[in-house]
Amino acid sequence: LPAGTPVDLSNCEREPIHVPGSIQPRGVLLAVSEPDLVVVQVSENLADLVGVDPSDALGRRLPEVLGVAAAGAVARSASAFGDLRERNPVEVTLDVEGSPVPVDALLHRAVVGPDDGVSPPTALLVVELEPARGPRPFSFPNTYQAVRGTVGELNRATSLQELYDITAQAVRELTGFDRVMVYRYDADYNGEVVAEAKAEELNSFLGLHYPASDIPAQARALYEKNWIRLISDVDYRPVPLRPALVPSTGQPLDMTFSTLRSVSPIHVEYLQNMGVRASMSVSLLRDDRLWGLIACHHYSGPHAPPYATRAAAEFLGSTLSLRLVDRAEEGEVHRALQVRSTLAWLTTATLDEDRPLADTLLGSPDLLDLLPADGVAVHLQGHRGSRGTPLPEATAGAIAAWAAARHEDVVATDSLPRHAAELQVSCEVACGVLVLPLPDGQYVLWHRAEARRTVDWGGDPHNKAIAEREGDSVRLSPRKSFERWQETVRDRSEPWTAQELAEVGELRTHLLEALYARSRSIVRAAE
Ligand code: BLA
Repeated sequence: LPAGTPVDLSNCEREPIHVPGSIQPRGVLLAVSEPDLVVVQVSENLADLVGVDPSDALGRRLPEVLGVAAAGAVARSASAFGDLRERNPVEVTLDVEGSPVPVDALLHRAVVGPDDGVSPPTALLVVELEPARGPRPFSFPNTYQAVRGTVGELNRATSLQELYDITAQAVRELTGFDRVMVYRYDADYNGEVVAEAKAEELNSFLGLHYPASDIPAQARALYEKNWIRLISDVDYRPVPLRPALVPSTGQPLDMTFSTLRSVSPIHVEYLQNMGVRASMSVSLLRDDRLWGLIACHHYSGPHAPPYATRAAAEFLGSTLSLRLVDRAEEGEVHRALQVRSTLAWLTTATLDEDRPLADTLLGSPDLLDLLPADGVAVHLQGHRGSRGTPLPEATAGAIAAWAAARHEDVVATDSLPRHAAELQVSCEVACGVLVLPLPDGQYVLWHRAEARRTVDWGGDPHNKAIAEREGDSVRLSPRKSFERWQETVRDRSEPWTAQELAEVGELRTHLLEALYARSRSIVRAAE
């Protein structure tokens, strides 16, 4: 979107937040070409920290702008082997009009094309400087000890909730934010606050849900690449880069990995509506995908923990993610083994051609051991049978016919009322169904009852965005109320998981083989 385009309902997810062309004023930014270290872009506030005007810096070499010692430290770090960002912060002392000014230099490279897959991509070295806060040299032992203690606790934790709680508490102690939350996504990227450490006087957000649109898709994609961000003062004035575009490309600088990146004005308004003065969030990833965030708020004023403290919080976030994956995988492996043995038993048993298939599948173990559901109904080789909550035969037949008409191997829905209202099936019995349609009207059908639950939202999610008319255009602004808002979810069962669908797909293959084998023996017997 061209600069100045109002963000509205149609383009919210398209707001290009990685190229804002400006920074937050807690530091300054210089983009330099390599290897000559010539400054090609700077933030307009350069003089605030470095004491040199932007017009005097552009086109000059870094040593002339930052001084020989500081530029040397930056250049050494930039030329060392490996990932540049892992060596941040580089501790540098500037000489500003004769006085030493300690700063944290945060380095990364931004690709500036051509990114055509043919020519090698070129990059600019981006140097961001933040005034050093806290003790210098940075008190590594203290932070290391705090982090090591927490990692030990995480390793000893025995439940997910404990993992979340330890992390929230530790990040709060480390960073000093008024409130630290572990925010976990569901499959649709709606989020829930699953742990919270907060100043006593604050009301609790624990258990509140927030809709997916509060953190749109492009922001989530950016947070999968760059794992931490700080808005140290929500009431800041963005500082533009000069010149606005990278001279060699005519494109804006890609600020995906920039520490000072100016954030979306819509999000700033959201935080202001929430009464938040400073916000930080750390990505929580599983297999490179975002599963949640550690979200931090400060209310009384700006808050800017030093870079090294933020990096320690980021480290705790990735430790939490690893521990969580371990635990989840333990559970999944255990369940998968059980399912495999049930599946093996059932398919072996189907080889006994003297026993009707329906009896075999509803014997012991049965199809409910394979897949948790309230009931299962089968119609195979003229035999009908069921286990668990019974489903009237006509109802089962109607659902199976509906499923067969979809011409898929496995048909699943967690809401018949939404997806097949015409069947008029009572949600008390079968709200969600998983059907294996088989030849000649035969079927296997699992059903789950409605899982009615109440969800506490942080504000009305259906009214989450308020459209406001501004002249000719409609501008989107985030909702203004974050009061607890209760919703009762009806007409839905527990969802069928991808894992369950895959396992049932395997069963189907075996069943088709068994049915085929039996039809051949009948033919042979007749000959
Ligand atoms: C970003 N939204 C975010 C971020 C969070 C939230 C944590 C990451 C940036 C940060 O660290 O502050 C949301 N913050 C929350 C939630 C809680 C919280 C849910 O503390 C709960 C306690 N937001 C809207 C609407 C739009 C929107 C309607 O409400 C879009 C039209 C956009 N949110 C939006 C954008 C970003 C964002 C664009 C990215 C900000 C950036 O990184 O530039």
